[in-house]
Amino acid sequence: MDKLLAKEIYYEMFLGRAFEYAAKEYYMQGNISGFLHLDIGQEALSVASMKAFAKGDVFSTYREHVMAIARGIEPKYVMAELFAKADGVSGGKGGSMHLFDPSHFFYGGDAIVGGHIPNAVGCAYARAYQGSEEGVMVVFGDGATNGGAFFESLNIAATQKLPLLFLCENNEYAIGTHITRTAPFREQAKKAEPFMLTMSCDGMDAQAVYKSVSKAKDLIEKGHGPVFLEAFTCRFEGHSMSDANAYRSSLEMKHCKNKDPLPHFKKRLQEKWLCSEEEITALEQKAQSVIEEAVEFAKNANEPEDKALYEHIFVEA
Ligand SMILES: Cc1ncc(C[n+]2csc(CCOP(=O)(O)OP(=O)(O)O)c2C)c(N)n1
Ligand SMILES: [Mg+2]
Repeated sequence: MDKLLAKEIYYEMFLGRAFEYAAKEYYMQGNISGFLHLDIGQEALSVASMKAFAKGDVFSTYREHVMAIARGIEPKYVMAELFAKADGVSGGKGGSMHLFDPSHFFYGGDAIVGGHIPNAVGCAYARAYQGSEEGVMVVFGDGATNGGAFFESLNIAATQKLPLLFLCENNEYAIGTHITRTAPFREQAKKAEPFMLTMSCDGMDAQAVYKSVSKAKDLIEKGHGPVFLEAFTCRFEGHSMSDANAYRSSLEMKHCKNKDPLPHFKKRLQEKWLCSEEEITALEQKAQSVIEEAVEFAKNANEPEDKALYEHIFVEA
């Protein structure tokens, strides 16, 4: 990773966090309704995985605002979607959990836990059939690995040797349920071991994520077959805005926040890539103003027209 990329990753992590805090604020003010799952704490994983998988198709979970932005979708279109406006990335009809933009090869956002994994298998099958050089990445939580669709997907991806990267964000929780109550082990990669090569990395370290995703991408695209990469991470907020996070002790949260990816990566920017304090402050200020503009854009954007209710339901024959 060179200095330019390192600065870009820090900028996007900062941008992502500023976006999430703004989303939280406007949710509390009533501008955003429905479910809202914040990615605060997990930005290293969301940003660095998208940078390493810049080309190729991506399917993700409902905790996807930061991934969508790191994918290249402008924050103002993501914020407008949260505000349910017509200028939103999904026309205001998807909301927080259904950010969708084929022009950025980003296919959600899915409210059904694990429901998007078979879709990614189908996409990887299509890409292999078409002779595409690019692989497919599917991002999901530790909780999703308990579903039948996950195991069926592992099976078919391995049997067909598909160019598919399974990226598991292991934050040890499925809503308020700790992983030790739903799985016999903490490492969910063990579930994939009989089917494919498995790898793991520190999901709080953007450099480690970038390196592991790049390596896995290379493998799947060189005909190795699917790869399962598990990244250990930590979410700092409740599961969604309707979760007060009361099931985690202050000691557990302190331990979690000690691993905060932003200050750690900032320190590395200064020590390894010799970034000055001024350079870093300029990045942070730019990110902050982009988010302020995104909020203004979302506030002033148009509501969808009534006829939008009947659009995007059937494919035009
Ligand atoms: C099929 C299905 N079952 C249950 C739910 C309710 N639900 C929403 S999020 C969630 C937890 C998922 O946890 P995980 O996959 O670890 O993702 P995280 O929220 O930690 O990112 C559950 C059970 C759902 N949306 N879909
Ligand atoms: Mg989880």
